Amino acid sequence: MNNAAKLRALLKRPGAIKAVGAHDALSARLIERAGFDAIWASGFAISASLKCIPDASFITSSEQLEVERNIAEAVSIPIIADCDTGYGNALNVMRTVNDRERAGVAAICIEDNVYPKRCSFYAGVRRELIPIEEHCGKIKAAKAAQIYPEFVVIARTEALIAGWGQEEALKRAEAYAEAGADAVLIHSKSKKFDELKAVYKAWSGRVPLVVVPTIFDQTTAAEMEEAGAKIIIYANQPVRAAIRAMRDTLDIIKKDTRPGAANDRIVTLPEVYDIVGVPRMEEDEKQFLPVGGEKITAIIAAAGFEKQLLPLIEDKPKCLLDIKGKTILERAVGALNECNIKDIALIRGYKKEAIALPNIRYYDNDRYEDTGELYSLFCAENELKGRTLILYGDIIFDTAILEKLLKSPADIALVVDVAWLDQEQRGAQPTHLNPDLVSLAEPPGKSYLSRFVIPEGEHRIVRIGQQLPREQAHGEFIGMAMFSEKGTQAFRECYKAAQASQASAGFHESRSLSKASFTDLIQEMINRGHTVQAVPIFKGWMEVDSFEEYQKAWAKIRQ
Ligand code: SPV
Ligand code: MG
Repeated sequence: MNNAAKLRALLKRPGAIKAVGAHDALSARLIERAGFDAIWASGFAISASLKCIPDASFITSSEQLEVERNIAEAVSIPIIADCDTGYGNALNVMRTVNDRERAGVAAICIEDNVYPKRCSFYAGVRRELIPIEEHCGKIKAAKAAQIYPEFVVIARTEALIAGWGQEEALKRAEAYAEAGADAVLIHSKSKKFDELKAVYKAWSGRVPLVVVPTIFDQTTAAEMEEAGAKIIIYANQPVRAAIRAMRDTLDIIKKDTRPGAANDRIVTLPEVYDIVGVPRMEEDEKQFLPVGGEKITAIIAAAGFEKQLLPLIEDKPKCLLDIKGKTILERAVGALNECNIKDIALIRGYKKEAIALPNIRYYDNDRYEDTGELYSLFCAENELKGRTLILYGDIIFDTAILEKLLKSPADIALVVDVAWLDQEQRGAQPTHLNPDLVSLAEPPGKSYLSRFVIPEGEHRIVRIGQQLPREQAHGEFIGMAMFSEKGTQAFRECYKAAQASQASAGFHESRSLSKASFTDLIQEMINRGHTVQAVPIFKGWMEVDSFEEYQKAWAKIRQ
């Protein structure tokens, strides 16, 4: 149903239509949410809010139209456009009508003031009205121009405002209805509704009446409806409310200097999010913007050889261990693809010829026996450019973990399993032989629940490594990390700096830089002042680094 048809439907409904003056899309959305029937795109309010200028034909047709378009996008209830004098003569009125129809507006209201008009209530302004015939000509032109049959043309007379008397007001109203107006607005600036009531009494009733109780503001809707009004327009109360609210808030902040001093006078940020449609955007995001949509390169480190896994890995690297019909590597690539990460590089070493999955760029670390993870990663140095995901080749994980990591805004983010602490507290056998332990700046809560339901926010890592004293550890790094472009650059720079300053000395927990692990460089970055964030998780992953682990993976993974 087009916007005009909606207004026609309301006109057929019993009772008065209650419209409220909007000055922008936000105020219109609030009016709709408050349950009013229609929007009045007020010339007075738009002049005030858009340009902070008087309501005196200073605002142009196109400036006003732009606001009406914004309003039409923000609400679905009918919009009545206050088009002053129609922005010119009858021909200008025709274009005004078509512009409004295209903007998705239901109706226009044009008044019989001489152009340039002055707001009906400005004191000391000499008022002149155009001849009746001329305004009738504008009404006829408007009706002739409209494309949608439902489009509503409201004729407004300022005869009472100009002091031309009730008789003239009635005469004009009847003439405009005769000329084809769909409704008539007889404007009044009397403090009492009585003046209008008298005119309404004599009204022929050929078209509905529109009332604007700006000055006779103590009149109830029931009284106006009873007297014969079909559309009641509360023309400017929202803009006046906004001015008062803004001014009071500004006074408070100016005096107190803490923005929070005004908290009881302002809405919360989530309320703003709700009004402007953030929940809807989030829904759309889930549906149409899969995480990882932004270009990310995944680098899988799969060069190593672990003799405790022999003979399982006699003829293939660990990442090719099959678990229920899929290798660990196929599972990892599947999860990456599910998150829309198609740009994948892999560093091979032990039994490199066995790895030949398509659509992956391969790098080889032929010195895998006497070098560490870090050396392997830098075999793919060319890949360390933009946003980068680093993944150990021997972990099996829920895709949800990867999704959570991808949502992290941090420049350097490492996935940390905080369930480790529970195992530790229970005195259970450690799951992994040499876990990469992590110590956080703010330890997670002591209770099981506070780790299971992990609070949002920052979780800065202060120490990482296998030699971290267990009593200082809060979780286990799972072998999955993400770097923003800036983070990746810092990662490279730290490595280069370490290379430059290294002689034969050890590097954190390793005997040398060439034997260093990924976590050694992370510790180096922390020491150099980089912020490394943990993305805490609670289980949902496995690392296969023993025969028992391999058996467990078979038992646990469903398919
Ligand atoms: C407006 O809102 O611009 C109007 C109604 O024309 S009033 O200001 O009450 O005249
Ligand atoms: Mg106006």
